[in-house]
Amino acid sequence: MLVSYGGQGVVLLPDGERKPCKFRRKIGRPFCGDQVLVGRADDASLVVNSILPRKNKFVRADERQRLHIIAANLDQVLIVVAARPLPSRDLMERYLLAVHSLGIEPLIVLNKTDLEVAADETAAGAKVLAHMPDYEALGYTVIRTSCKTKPGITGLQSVLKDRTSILVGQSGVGKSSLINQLLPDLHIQTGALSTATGKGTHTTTSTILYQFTGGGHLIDSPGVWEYGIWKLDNNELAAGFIEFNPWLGRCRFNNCVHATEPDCAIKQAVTEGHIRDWRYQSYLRLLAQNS
Ligand SMILES: Nc1nc2c(ncn2[C@@H]2O[C@H](COP(=O)(O)OP(=O)(O)O)[C@@H](O)[C@H]2O)c(=O)[nH]1
Ligand SMILES: [Mg+2]
Ligand SMILES: [Zn+2]
Repeated sequence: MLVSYGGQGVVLLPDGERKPCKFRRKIGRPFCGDQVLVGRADDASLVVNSILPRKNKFVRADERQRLHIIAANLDQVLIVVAARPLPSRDLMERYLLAVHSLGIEPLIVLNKTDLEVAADETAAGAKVLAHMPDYEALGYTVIRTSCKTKPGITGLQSVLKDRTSILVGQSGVGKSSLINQLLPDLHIQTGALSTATGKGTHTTTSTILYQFTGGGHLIDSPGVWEYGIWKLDNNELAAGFIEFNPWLGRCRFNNCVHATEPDCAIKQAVTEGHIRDWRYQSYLRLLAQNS
């Protein structure tokens, strides 16, 4: 599925054609990124007869903390941050936790590398950028890009190849600009979608799957996670701090939340320098918001 509206959408057929299709209500709703089997209705139009099993589901939360599926079958989520607007404190940790809890791989994109971090910017946001080497040490891939001078775009292209990816991040960090750089035929693809739906596709509001000519897909979902993610429970929290992993289950209390408890293996690992203190402090702040 390239796009999915209420009762209909656009499918990409094996021959590369984009065709409008309707959904049979009883099969449930297919989402962008879903693999589907289509057939012909009585009037010869296309109908989705079944949705193939999903590898994963990418979700967002609404104001009331209800989760909504926006895409399926992703390989990776690209978390985009920049020197302008600077990320708020713990935003990167929230994004990383959310991606981990969905069972999808996160990649970090530091865009606008042509900009200097202004001296008057808040210390917390600037620190997020300064922590990039730490994220790399944790095993996360960090790709540095600039839409103005173009370094890094080719590096980004290579990690996107043959995979299905989505861009998330605050408004203004350069997601649309990156999509423009990455998809030279963007207007051709949106044009073909408009033809298929018979109306303008709303690139500003719809979740759309684009194709790379060399293989791979990029999903654009405007506004996704711009204002934050959903609340995670304490277990998801500790599990999402990947470097905590070797120490989990070694605390004196098996319901230890690694805050004020005695004989806590996580705190011990922080003291011994196995876990970075700034990550632990971020964990404690997120934990405090759960209670
Ligand atoms: N200096 C600089 N500006 C950029 C870069 N990428 C995007 N911008 C600018 O940042 C602004 C927001 O970009 P946009 O792509 O709309 O961000 P989005 O809200 O994440 O989609 C625009 O004025 C872009 O021209 C970059 O790499 N360097
Ligand atoms: Mg945008
Ligand atoms: Zn503990």
